[in-house]
Amino acid sequence: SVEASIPEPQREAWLKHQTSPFKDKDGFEREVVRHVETTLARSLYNCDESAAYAACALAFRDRLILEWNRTQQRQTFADSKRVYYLSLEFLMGRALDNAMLNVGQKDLAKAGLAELGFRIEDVIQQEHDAALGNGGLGRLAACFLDSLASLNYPAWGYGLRYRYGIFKQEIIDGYQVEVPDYWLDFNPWEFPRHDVTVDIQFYGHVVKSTDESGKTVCRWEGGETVKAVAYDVPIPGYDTPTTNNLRLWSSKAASGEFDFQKFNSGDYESSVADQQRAETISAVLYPNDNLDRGKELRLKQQYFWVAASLYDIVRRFKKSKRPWKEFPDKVAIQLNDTHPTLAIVELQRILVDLEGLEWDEAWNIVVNTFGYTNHTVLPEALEKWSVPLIQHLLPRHLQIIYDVNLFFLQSVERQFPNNRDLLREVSIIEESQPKMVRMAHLAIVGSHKVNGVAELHSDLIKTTIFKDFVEIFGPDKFTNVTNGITPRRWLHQANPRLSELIASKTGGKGFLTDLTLLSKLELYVDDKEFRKEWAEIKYANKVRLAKHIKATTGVTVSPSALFDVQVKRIHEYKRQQMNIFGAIHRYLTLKAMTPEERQKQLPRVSIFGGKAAPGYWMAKQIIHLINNVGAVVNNDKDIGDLLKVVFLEDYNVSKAEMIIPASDISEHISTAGTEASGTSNMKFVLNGGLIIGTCDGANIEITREIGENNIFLFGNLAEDVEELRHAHLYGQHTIDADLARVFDEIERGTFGNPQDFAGMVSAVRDHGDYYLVSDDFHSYLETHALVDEAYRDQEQWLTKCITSVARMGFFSSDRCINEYAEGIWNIEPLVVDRDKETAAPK
Ligand code: T68
Repeated sequence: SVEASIPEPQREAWLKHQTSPFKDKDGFEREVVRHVETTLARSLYNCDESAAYAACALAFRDRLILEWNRTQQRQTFADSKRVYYLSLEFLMGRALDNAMLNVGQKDLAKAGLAELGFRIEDVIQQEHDAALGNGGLGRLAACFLDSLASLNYPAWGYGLRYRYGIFKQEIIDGYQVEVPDYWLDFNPWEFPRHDVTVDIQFYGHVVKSTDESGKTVCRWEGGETVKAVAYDVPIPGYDTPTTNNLRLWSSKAASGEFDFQKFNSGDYESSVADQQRAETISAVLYPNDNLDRGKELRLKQQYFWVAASLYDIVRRFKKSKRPWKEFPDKVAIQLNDTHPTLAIVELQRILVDLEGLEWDEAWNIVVNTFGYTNHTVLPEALEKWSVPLIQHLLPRHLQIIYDVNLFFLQSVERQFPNNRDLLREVSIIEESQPKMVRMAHLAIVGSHKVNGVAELHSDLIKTTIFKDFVEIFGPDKFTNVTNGITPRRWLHQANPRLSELIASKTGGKGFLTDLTLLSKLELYVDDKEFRKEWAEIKYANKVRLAKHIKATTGVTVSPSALFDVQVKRIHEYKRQQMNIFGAIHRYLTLKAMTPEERQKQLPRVSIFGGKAAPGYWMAKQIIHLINNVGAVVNNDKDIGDLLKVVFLEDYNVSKAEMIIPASDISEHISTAGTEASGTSNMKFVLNGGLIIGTCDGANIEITREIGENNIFLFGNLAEDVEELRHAHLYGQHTIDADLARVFDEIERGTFGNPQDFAGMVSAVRDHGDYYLVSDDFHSYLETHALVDEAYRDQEQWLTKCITSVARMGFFSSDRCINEYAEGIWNIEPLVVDRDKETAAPK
């Protein structure tokens, strides 16, 4: 048992004094007061909300850490296979609310805080979001951690501890302004492990020699060293003691602080500069989503993080004294996109150069260890690194990449002789000037499974960008795992009243761990009382959002209007430009009506939110136009409540938790074939909102689950995109009258200086309309007319919403993680026997 690891003579004393977590309201209050007085060194007489948050967070942190310790011991003793999820991004959001709910102590904390004079909602709001990610990819990683812990899988996340997360967005005069997000001032959720460090090497050169047996050995020497320091974040599962670990690496100068020798010899500046250069590696998250910019510092981040993580994983494995060939029986590593692909090369280097394994034996272990998830088909997002850059930074890794490529191409040549085109297409090295390493090709060759994130997307990668690899490796290597979301955060936490109502009809909270139980709701679609309560909850959520809109933008919106929401990163492929063109069209249509006609129209609020990458000029133009349209429409007396257009500043996880439950309809309108999956579409439907969308990503599977009567689909299909693009460039490209009318109005200066929006207009009208806005605009407007019509029939609408929620069981990230566990990782849950506190496989 776990206890046996304490030496006999001391065991009794240790066990006698073991810390036990608070059990009741009184115990919780005692912990809060203790933390205010001692940890925070504050007087009880001037404890404000931020101190109350800090103390409450510390009280829960203590709880988590006890379970975290036990979980790690349990997993080590059981010697179970672990999965390591390597992601450059973890978009965690706030931790306190989640921790309270997952350990089942929120009610107790609410009562305790009330006795101490605080409202729990206000205390929760004090927390700064942990925003170490851009968008869907980073949030998916966070949902996966929640599911892994909730399902009792032995799993660790590995990432970077950025000092600055995604920037804070301010809107000034209609423009996005970026402000640094320094989030570490007070972060009770991380534990620095100054004793867990790894030295990471960069630059230098390779020395070749021959050992006694005549074998060539390579050693990587020289260069510079940076220290990686571990910071651990406990990840509590829902309704289980399992508390997994997220390990984030922070960079420091290898000498610790600064080089004293240099310092003492008077070279202050360079000693401080070395220190700063080292710390720069983990300083800031790159703010691009779906774009690869090939910057040296980004490659440094990737290698720093991957090398530290692998060192850690290998160190843990080596403690077990097992033979190397058993490595894949104990370790599964999942690559969240190509960002950690160097891990494949690094493991091969460790096994061959440091552990002395033969190349083939090592490579077999490598391939059986890794799985690769692709999140995009957009060409500008596919990672490539220049050969000279890798040569400079990681000389030994470049050699290994060339050898991997050589052996791979040789095997392709044997399988498909005399096919030079094929070799060129699949090569890991692109023969360009300069040569480039194609990271996706390396990830495919070095993994045993490759998956896409929704059915359409997984089919697309098999038939387009990775087509040749399917020929080479066979179809079984390529698979689909449709994304999911955690119902704990995205229903229970974000929409507590709806969660409670659902619990009352589905036999308790079981749906939170088995989301298919939502299907029981279909029995109540006609239940008057139930429907009434459902509608009241939606209305209350809209009131809450309306207050936020008023407070942050000054615009008054009516909660009885239809709330039409598009919140996500701003990108041309996601087509926020089409949405705002649609809003302009609606405005012009309303303006052209007589007051009598206007009376009959349905009031709407068009709500936008999302960040543009700081260097993405077109995305910034889109934000600017949205704000300028708002300024005109919202102040037009003819229009009144019939149309409001608002842009919500600084969209992030905690704002999503408020916005999503308040939506009537949300927009998921990417050009068909461009959005790999989308995950907010799932969150909106789960919260009783309908969606308007294209046949893209997970929208297709959502339609299959909830029924096509419950979704507003429009637009061209993925299979038509290529032909349409071709026609724009080489045939005639006509802009329909409605869209032309919108462009005219922009060019007349109705929404500010037309020059500011000339790029957006001409991209569609004059430069090939790559994202097919003109092709889909008509059907988009028609479908919005259907939305209006449907919303007028509130009873029907409500039926659609309830039915949809009842059919959303499939989209839990628990289902998704179970698919990875079985189909890719081959890992089992480690269930906990509370009484014996020993581990037994399920
Ligand atoms: C998203 N990708 C997909 N990328 O766009 C979305 N990219 O369809 C999908 O649902 C989601 O992944 C989860 O699978 C991203 O969010 C990035 O953020 C990103 C970051 C760095 C570099 C490239």
